Amino acid sequence: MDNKTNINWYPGHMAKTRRQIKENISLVDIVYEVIDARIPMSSRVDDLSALINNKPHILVFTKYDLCDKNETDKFIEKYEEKGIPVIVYDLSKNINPSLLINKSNDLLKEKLDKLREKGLKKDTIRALVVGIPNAGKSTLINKIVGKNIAITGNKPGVTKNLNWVRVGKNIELLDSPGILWPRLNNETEALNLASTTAIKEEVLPKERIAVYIIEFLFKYYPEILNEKYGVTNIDDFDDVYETIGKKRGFLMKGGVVDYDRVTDLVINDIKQGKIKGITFDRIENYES
Ligand SMILES: Nc1nc2c(ncn2[C@@H]2O[C@H](COP(=O)(O)OP(=O)(O)OP(=O)(O)O)[C@@H](O)[C@H]2O)c(=O)[nH]1
Ligand SMILES: [Mg+2]
Repeated sequence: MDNKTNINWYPGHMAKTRRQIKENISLVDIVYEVIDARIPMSSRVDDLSALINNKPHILVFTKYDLCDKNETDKFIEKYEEKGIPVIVYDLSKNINPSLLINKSNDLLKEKLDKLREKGLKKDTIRALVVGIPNAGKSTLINKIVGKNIAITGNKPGVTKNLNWVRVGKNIELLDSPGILWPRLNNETEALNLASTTAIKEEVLPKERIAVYIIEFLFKYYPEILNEKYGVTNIDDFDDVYETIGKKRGFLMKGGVVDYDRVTDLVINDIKQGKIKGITFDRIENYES
């Protein structure tokens, strides 16, 4: 056993998506890697370079409305330092697609100029939209197109196939189902992915996810934990669950707190974006 986690969850359809991406990559000019701004490290596609054959690549941060901008901005700086262009979007609102399209044109300028020199006119840019499940790939496409063409949903695995979507006459986008990697790198990564609904709930015990979220809030955002749940210390998780359950009135017969409802509440509050201003990844854990 290596130091990767032993969480065994890799679904067959992700292997199929990887294969299909490899098959279609030659049609693509540029790749938009969509990542959740709350997990700017855990949501990077692990071995993207193996899939995209050195195609130019832009990182598109989504869910900027939900993240801790101070922390997430440190990652943006880091990636840009490394020469990876970044675009940031809050897709809960309307967006300015030109930010992404202009950046794409900049990155492709050399290639387009060369084609022009040869007398070839290339009007349409083709972009692959790739990323982990539930990151906002299909939502990004809808926002760029300006209508709901791609199906979206707040759970992993909504998009089932590769689909081309034409945007005006100058750009075509290839939506793809979310992918992950056969072995998650470590438990924190797995828990970050589970906390932000990138992996199915059944993969990890729900209680483990809820306890992780509470521990994480206590460590980095104690004021949110207090304000949201009235919890000021986590020395004893029975007390934590009792406090939250009583505050919310999650009581069963005889006034006993319903622990399952507390677990669901914590998970759903993150999932539904009711807790804003949090970033799970930390720059001090960033390597290379
Ligand atoms: N608050 C907020 N929610 C977002 C944002 N972007 C996407 N979402 C929500 O995130 C959920 C997942 O969005 P999708 O576009 O379906 O994600 P996807 O990456 O296509 O997911 P799969 O097809 O399952 O891989 C939806 O409920 C979206 O409304 C954002 O910037 N802010
Ligand atoms: Mg999708």
